[in-house]
Amino acid sequence: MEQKKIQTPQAKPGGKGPKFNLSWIYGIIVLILFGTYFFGDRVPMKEIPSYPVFKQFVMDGHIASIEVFPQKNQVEAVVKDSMPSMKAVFGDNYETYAKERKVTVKIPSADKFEEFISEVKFQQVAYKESKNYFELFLYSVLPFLLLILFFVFMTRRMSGQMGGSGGPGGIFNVGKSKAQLFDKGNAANRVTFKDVAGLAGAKQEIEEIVAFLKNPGKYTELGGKIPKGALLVGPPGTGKTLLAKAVAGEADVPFFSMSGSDFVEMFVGVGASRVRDLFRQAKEKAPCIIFIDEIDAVGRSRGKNPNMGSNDERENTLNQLLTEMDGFGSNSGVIILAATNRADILDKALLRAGRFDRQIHVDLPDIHERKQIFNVHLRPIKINETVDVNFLAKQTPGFSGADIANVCNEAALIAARKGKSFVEKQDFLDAVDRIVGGLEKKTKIITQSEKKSIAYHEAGHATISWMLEHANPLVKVTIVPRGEALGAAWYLPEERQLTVKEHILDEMCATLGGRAAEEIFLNQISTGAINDLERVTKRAYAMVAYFGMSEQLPNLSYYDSSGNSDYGFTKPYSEKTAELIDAEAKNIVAEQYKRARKILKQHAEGHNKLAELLLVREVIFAEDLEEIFGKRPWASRHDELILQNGNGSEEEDAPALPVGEVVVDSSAEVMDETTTPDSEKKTPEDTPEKA
Ligand code: NHX
Ligand code: ZN
Repeated sequence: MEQKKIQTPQAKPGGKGPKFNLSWIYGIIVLILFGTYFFGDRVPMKEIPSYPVFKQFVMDGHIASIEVFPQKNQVEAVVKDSMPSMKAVFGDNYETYAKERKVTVKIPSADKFEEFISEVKFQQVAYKESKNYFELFLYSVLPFLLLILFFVFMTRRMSGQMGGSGGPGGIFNVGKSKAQLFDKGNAANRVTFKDVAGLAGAKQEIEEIVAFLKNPGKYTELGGKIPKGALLVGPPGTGKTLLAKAVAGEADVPFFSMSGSDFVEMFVGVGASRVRDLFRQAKEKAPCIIFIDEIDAVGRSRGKNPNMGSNDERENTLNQLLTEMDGFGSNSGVIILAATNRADILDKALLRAGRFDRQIHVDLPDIHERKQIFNVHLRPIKINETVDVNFLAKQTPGFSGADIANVCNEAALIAARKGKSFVEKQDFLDAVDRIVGGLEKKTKIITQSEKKSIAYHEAGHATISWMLEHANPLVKVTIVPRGEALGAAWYLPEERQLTVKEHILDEMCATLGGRAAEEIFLNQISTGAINDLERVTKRAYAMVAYFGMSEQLPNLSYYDSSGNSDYGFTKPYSEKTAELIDAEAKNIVAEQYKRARKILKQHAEGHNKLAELLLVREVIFAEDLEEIFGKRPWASRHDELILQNGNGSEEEDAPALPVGEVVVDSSAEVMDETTTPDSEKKTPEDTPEKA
């Protein structure tokens, strides 16, 4: 795609051509300095070391004329053009000074000298300002020169930071929009809907926008107005930018791309002027699309609380944006797309009809969409027959398009590191593990007793999740340090649309199983459970305060999806309710912990066997658990899938998501603790602290 930076007039073309080189300026300045110093003032002049001697010369009548420089307390004099005078003043080598016959001397003060002059009644005296060129230069030209130099320096530095010379940076371009223009032309790099895998629903909605751009008459003839903007809402990495680009590609119109944070600058008023500039440029190019990424940077709802988090500059920018969106006629052919991952925090004025009145939700891909996305990203990668796209799609629940791209790239790198000529299935599995769990840290020094603690902890998770029907299906357990964790139980979460209470409770129980196992079998508990406990606590509070799932506070939800609660820091419930919430959350956790202990005691033998095996093998898979505990009496959705596809054997080394990291519970996506209403708001889940 042809990619131009806008406002090239000010920018230097490509950084080439006759370049303004800084060292040249330095050179010139140094030359000027030396020049004035040596040549401006250097007529051969004899310095008379003592003032009385000079006075004597005057009194003896050797001096023809005198120039006084009161500021410097200095005097310059011309000696009489006669041999005796010359010899008296200059001594034997008077020939050196013969041309100008000048002497100079320091005087105590101008007043004293004047006194002396009038005493001896000397006539040829002139008073002069300092005529030292060097000082003159120093006082008048140099400051300006330095200033200019500073400016030049700053500009160059700024444009350097903005990615090379010729970029739109620099302080002279401060009020210009930094939008990038992707123009039509170069059809080879054009993004079209074919390049967007998955996102079927969003694509359908956005196709309408393409229709508006291509054929506005069809809609306006019947009296309808073309919408001005659409908001793409969805989690990071789901392809909002790609979708916007595809709209431009399909409609074959210019595409201005800009990030919301580009409006924000340290100078006051810059954001607003950038918005103006952007719209001016867009109107010139209409029909076209303006895409503002991460619009929450400017579009956050304006604070009602004036002293808290209010940001005048940002608000001015937002106001300008609102005005501009109102300003251009709806038929001018400029459509604004904006992306955000949180529509709820945006200012309500932005979402009003006539502005971003349509919201297009871009969700995480489901298993079929992941398959399509994999197919796109696998295109450039050399794979062999072990790689099965269906399998990969199944192993990556909760991954976004960007994550999948990352998996493919990482897999290729892993295979290359191993010196393979093809990327194999195992490389993809390793890549998934790496992205989910972080880097493997085999070199971490772990003592035998620590290792035992880790093994017993992880075996606790494994045992309980094996025994509970609604817990996430376990794939493997490892005691190899990875990322921040020393060990992990890896699950393959079901992609539920709805989570029932039993699921939450069983998962909490399994999560508490680690700590419980440490307590029961090792008689000591460790700080390592911090991550487990944090998640359990948050879930418990969410159950009570958001999902209305407790006995004391049934069917009450203090979740605020509107995001514009007036009660900034105050809770929407009384202190009594707060205490109840605390008590209920505590109850739920305590109950599940008790349950975990009970299950572990029941299956102590199996658990210990598992832990010992884990100590030896370091990695244990689901069928090892099956050997110890026997088959699970219920088929998980996961098993169902395997049965359906008839490739159960492939699951052996399936990677999955470790307890703790990506928990990909799409079910609770809407109101999970992972998507808390507002980060600034104090919610019950904010209470637990890190130890
Ligand atoms: C430490 N790490 O911080 C050491 C290095 C109880 C055997 N001194 O519960 O590794 O103690 O079931 C994401 C995921 C911190 C973020 C896990 C942040 C773990 C992990 C603390 C196993 N597995 N704890 C677990 C663990 C630790 C921690 C995390 C995280 C342990 C436990 C970490
Ligand atoms: Zn744990």
